[in-house]
Amino acid sequence: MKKTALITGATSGIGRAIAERFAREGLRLVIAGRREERLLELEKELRTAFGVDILVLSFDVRQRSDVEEQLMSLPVEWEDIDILVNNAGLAAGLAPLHEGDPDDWERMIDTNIKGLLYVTRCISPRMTVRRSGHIINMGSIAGKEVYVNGNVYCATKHAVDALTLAMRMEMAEYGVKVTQICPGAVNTEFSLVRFKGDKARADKVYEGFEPLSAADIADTVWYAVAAPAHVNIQDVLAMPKAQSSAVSIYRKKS
Ligand code: NDP
Ligand code: 8X3
Repeated sequence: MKKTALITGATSGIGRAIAERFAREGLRLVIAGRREERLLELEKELRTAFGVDILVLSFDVRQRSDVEEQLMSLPVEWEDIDILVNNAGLAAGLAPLHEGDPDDWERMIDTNIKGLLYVTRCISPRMTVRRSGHIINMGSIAGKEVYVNGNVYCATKHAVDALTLAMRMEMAEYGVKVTQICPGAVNTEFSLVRFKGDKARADKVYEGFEPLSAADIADTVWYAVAAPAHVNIQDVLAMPKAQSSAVSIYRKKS
């Protein structure tokens, strides 16, 4: 039986690339996000290219009742998720705390921490019953280090780091693997979202060096998924060659 994976945040960037990679490997996919039209396009593209079964679920991970409604009543043939990729997330703003926007804080906390918890709470019980499964959390270099003006985003990714450790300890007796992937700079819609549509500012983030691509991270995720049954890739820090810490990026002068 082919494995089934649920990927949150599959409408863009890293999540979309993971969906493509998993489809190429023949997995059955549940793809989730808010922008349904993008999910439907992706479904069509992947079905045509790889002939895989796909279920589209459109919901906001911040809305607990919607998450529960969608994930607790999956069609019977989709009930058993083998691989959960908790990828949906964002940064909103880049400002010192004393000037920060509490609405931005709430968006980040509700999406990156609470959303991950709601989704995991729905999917993980069946993994424990079946005594198998793999949960992959998308952390960040921002969950290992803190940088000026990154305050709340860094705190949410530190929370993902802590929750990953807790889940791994709690899941070990059930044979469920828990992995965290922590990327450095990946060129996706991330900075466009962080800077609220300011493309010039977003593009500057990736100037003068070669950032990671979403496909690079999808490769890393696949490495963890494809490991032998007794091997758990616990935590991966994947950075562009030019990036040596959250704040140190060697940029070529143009
Ligand atoms: P993108 O902005 O390209 O993708 C973010 C995805 O998250 C989208 O599919 C979006 O879907 C989804 N999402 C955001 N908010 C919600 C929500 N409330 N409910 C459901 N889905 C949501 O960024 P990335 O691909 O770069 O980001 C993916 C993950 O990787 C995030 O967790 C991010 O923190 C992390 N990361 C990114 C890095 C980078 O440099 N790009 C580095 C380290 C970690 P939609 O809007 O359709 O709902
Ligand atoms: C995204 C990477 O360095 O912008 O998590 O926080 S960073």
